[in-house]
Amino acid sequence: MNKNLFRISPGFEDIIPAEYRELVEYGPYGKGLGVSDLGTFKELMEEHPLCAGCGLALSLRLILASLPNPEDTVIVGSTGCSALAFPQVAVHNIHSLFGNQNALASGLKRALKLRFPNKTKDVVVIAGDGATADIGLDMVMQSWFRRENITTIMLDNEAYANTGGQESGMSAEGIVLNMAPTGKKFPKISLPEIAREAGCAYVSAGSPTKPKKLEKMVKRAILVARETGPSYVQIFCPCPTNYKFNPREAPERIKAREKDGTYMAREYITPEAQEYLNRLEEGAI
Ligand SMILES: Cc1ncc(C[n+]2csc(CCOP(=O)(O)OP(=O)(O)O)c2C)c(N)n1
Ligand code: SF4
Ligand SMILES: [Mg+2]
Repeated sequence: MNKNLFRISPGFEDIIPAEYRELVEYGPYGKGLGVSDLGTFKELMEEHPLCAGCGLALSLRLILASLPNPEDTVIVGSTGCSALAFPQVAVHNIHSLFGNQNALASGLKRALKLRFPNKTKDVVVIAGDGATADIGLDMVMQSWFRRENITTIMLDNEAYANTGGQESGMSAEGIVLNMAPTGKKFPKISLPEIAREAGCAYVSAGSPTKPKKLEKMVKRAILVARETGPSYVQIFCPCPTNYKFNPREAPERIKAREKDGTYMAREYITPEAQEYLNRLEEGAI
């Protein structure tokens, strides 16, 4: 979606839906806006169908506001709660078979490079913890081993939320869920560390309770994936519906997990990616 193409065809002005007209007039395309500008522009996702107070929905909203170039981004999603929101997202997006998201994104990135050799097209995977750390882990890791220039963002709600609450590899040890009645027997997978070992040039973990930090992580991950190598961002967004808490308690729950050491915000950057980011952030490139 090039910002120059995102306009109303002459003669259709009267019949175009108001939301679309607002996007053309007040959308963020080509304006370099970010999380601090929320409330001043027409957002790329509105009126999503996820549960009220869902942390995953807030994370998605923040990710969309953090895209460096939404007009030249393609998002690859996978089955899960977030997939329900994508029909409401005004960025090119593709739904992949559950778990196949990184294989699809790899091919897409290569095809876009061939089709648009002189343009930068960002390919960003956004998928749940079940899709990323369990059923799609093979595809995810192979894309990192191959050093594909894509960004993988995991929405970690520590469960298979969309199917009623099975434990995932990212659920904490001992956790009891609707469909994990005897408690999980194994610890949470340390995917950020695995991503680093598997060849990601940029890796970070954060949560929507720190929106500016999250924005920085998403932007850095996408910029590094353009030039240096694959990148991975893990976003901790607990699910109030399956974990049965009031959505208002989400920030305290995240803080408590930070305190007891079972959730840790972190960032790993290879020297090569750091050097690239330094030059970018200093405005040298
Ligand atoms: C190939 C395939 N296997 C299994 C499913 C069933 N399924 C749909 S959503 C889902 C769980 C998704 O969990 P996660 O990736 O953590 O996303 P969440 O719903 O928690 O956001 C599963 C197992 C499916 N749709 N397709
Ligand atoms: S089930 Fe959980 S993750 Fe899914 S939409 Fe509802 S609150 Fe969000
Ligand atoms: Mg999940």
